[in-house]
Amino acid sequence: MRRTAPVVLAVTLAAGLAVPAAAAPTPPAPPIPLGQVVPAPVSVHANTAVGYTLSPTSVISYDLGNSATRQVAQWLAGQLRPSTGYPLPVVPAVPFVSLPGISLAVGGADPSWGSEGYRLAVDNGGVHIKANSANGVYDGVQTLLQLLPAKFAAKTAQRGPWPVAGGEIVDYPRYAYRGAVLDVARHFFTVAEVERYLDEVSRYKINYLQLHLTDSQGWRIQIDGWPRLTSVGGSSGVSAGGVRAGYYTQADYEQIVRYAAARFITVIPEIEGPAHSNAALASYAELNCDGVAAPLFQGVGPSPHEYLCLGKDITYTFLDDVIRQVAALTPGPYLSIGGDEAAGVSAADYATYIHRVQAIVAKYGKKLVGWQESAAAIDPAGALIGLWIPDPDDTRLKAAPAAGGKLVMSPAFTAYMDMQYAADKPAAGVGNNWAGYIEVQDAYNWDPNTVQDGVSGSGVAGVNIPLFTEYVHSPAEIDSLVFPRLPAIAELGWSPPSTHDWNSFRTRLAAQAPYWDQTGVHFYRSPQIPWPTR
Ligand code: TNX
Repeated sequence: MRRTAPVVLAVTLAAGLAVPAAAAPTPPAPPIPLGQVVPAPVSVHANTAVGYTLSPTSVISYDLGNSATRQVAQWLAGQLRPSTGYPLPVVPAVPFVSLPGISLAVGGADPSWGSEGYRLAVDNGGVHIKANSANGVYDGVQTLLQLLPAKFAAKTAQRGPWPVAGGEIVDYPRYAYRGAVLDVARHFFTVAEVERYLDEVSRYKINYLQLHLTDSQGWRIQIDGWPRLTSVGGSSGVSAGGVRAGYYTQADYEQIVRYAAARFITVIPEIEGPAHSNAALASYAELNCDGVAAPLFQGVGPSPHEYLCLGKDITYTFLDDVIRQVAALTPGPYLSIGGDEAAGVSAADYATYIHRVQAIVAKYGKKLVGWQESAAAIDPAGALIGLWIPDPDDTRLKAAPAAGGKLVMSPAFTAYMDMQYAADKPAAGVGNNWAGYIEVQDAYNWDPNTVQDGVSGSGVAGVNIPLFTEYVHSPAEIDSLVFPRLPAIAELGWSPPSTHDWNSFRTRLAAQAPYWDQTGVHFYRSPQIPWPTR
């Protein structure tokens, strides 16, 4: 009997009958390849002979001398504890002792990596992130989170393992400015909705948020002494798709600024003028040239009451009050005055307005940010100028870098997230198409260094990624326009041109899908990207 058993087994296998499942435990999934990160790192040296797997005894250590790094360590622990179920204590590093786990170190990094660069090294003892500042450590931590299984972002305990591939990444940004512009004026988004947006863009190393706080359809920031700006101007919005009314109290706004700062994102408040001003004109009769309050405007495009009254002193009293208060809420260096689409006023009046407003911004200690039209009138020294329609004939724009200004590139035809991908994509009524359709490859295939004739090199501060919201009605619609295109432009802002490669990018982008599925980001499943099957 016994002697026949092997024969029986052989026959059974040959007949193709199932082997009992218990006989073959499924091997754990291999770690995510070290370079599978968006934006692409400067250099990646994988070493498959080593690697680290988080365990119940892993610790997160930080430099005792650097409280900002301890905050990053605590933030990281908060990300990983619910899903791993591990305690992951946050502890000060012990000199000359290598604790098992994730170490976050400031100092001793290569100065050429700058304040945002980092090195991430993974060996059998752990994950070691080193940078010149807490900001660089945070960037390294964001890279690490992309190297962990996407279920790290789950709010409840998941089954491991939690491997990180071995090797070394060295990384730093191409441009110092990598911004997102969010229009909360056309459709309002709450503090919690903006915070979630900050979380999602921070994953791609965005470091500025330009918050478009005022426009013709809505005024979104409380200003002491001018209560009707918010009680009237804040009650409005674009009616298409349903008005999303509301405003931020100054405490709300400070909360957004704080939340952003914890993610190393600097908020730039934007107060529009001299155009885009109907909401203010509806709020206060005295701001109108004829002394009659304009009606609220809930349409799209320029309103019949688009311009502040440039000849009245009260206009500048008003702007002084607003800019003083907004500057006081702004720890960052910049304040945007808009300045776009003012063709309805004379060039001389426009220049007078811009000069006066720039002086107010300077008086309250801020540097000016303006859309490209403002280049005709501003003193460019220290200013950031937002390019949205490249113009080879604009001599003032081209002269700005020599006068100390820098351009931030957001060419509408490739960078405006409110443009649809294709007709009715992501959905009918969501997004716009005045600058054409922008598929993921279009968003990826341009170079900030060559987009504006005559402006390159140090004249380019970086990229901005605008989402105007005339046709964006919910956080889910924000998601579907911004993801997956924002990561494409974030990569143009961060990664060296030598890494620019569509096939590499689309593979790395596809690998973001499990994370977006995990966190409920309603990304658009572009047919250009080889998404994994769900
Ligand atoms: C142009 S960007 C505008 C915005 C609109 C946007 C719509 C800019 C400087 N002006 O007011 O919302 O197009 O895509």
